[in-house]
Amino acid sequence: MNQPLTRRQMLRTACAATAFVGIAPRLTRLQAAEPAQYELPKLPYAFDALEPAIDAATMQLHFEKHHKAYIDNLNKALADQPDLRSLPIAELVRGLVPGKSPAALVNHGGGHLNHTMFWESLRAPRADNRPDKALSELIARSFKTFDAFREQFTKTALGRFGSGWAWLALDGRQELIIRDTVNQESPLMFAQQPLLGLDVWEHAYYLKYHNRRADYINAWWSVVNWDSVASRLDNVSSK
Ligand code: MN3
Repeated sequence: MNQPLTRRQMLRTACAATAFVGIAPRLTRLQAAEPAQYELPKLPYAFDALEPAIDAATMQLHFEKHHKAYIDNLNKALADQPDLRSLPIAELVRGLVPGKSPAALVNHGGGHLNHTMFWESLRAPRADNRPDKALSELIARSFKTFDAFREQFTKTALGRFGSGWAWLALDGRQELIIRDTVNQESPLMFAQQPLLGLDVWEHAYYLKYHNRRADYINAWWSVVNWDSVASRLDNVSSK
């Protein structure tokens, strides 16, 4: 149990150093680098930024209630494990095995990571929203054309029975794949790298689209932030 003490000491040292040089933002970064608790990330846009594809009321509820609940429950599940609580969320999730790891970690750790990625993967709607040339060509290499990829991904998202996600991911051979996961499982739990995820839980669309998942998916394509997908791919490739 000396981990919290160590962290407190480190923070105290950081505080002293910061007070001395008087740079407050530096302290914020030091704290963010090793959080004692998982925290709700900052949403990179306003709740209404994705209208009309995703409505503000759904965004606010999804972010402030659903995502927050995964984080609160994850922190609760890790109450006695500060060493795990200080891991970057992707590292925590990468180490989980569905069916073997504690269900609370798979559900809430996966929930936190999946939603964090989801918000980052969205932007204001664009007509004919497509990736840039390089990413389009890469996608076309695996799925023939971008439109064929879109069709297959949509089919996977529609076919996910009950709650879960549809994904574009890299498999162990660094090939692009489309797959779904149940509940809050992440491709990372299967040694695959998630690049783009679509939340098809009813809480993601029911307020506006009711039972029309197909309409939600169709609208979601207009708000995919392809730049975030490209940079995620760059990060994987450069490792
Ligand atoms: Mn959700």
